[in-house]
Amino acid sequence: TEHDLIDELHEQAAADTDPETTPDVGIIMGSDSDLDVMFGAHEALDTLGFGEQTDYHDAPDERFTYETYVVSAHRTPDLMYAYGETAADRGIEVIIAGAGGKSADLPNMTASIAYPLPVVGVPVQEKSVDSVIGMPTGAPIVAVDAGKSFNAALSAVQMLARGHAELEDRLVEYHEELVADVADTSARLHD
Ligand code: RP5
Repeated sequence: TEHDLIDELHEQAAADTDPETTPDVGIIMGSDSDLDVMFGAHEALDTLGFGEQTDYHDAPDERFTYETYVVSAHRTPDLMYAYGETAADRGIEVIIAGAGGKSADLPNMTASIAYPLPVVGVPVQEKSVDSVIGMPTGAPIVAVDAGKSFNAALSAVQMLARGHAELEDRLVEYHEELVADVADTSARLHD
């Protein structure tokens, strides 16, 4: 139930877990109907060598990992609050939050609850953009354009990389591959 999940989050936050074994990035979304769009974040993190952590207590082999939760600001506000409130103590360093519709409140509310942990917001559709980015002065959120969850994950890793040089290398390597792909395509067009 929602309350079991909330209790679990609080227990994990209270436990003295080795930070190397807890997820580094938390991906949350308002509905399972957001999964297709938010899959771009998984794709980017997989590309950068992150592992998907499905069990908080059982870290995969990868040094950096992410977890995924469906949390609705309107259907399960208590769970949203618990997730945001416990994220830092659970070892999460950055949250990627996606929501759709015109009341896409999960990213902006989570940004306020989890502050000062950074939240990268993903408006799942074009009509969700204003709702995600419209924050009052003093309550920041970083956001990407509609549907760009891949970029949200890259931004999240950029933030993480400030404290982990190894991630900086992976970001540079990814960019070099991107550059090589563009160059290859251009070269092929001129063959
Ligand atoms: C938002 O409402 C969710 O993020 C989702 O994008 C949208 C519709 O949700 P469903 O009705 O498909 O569950 O809060």
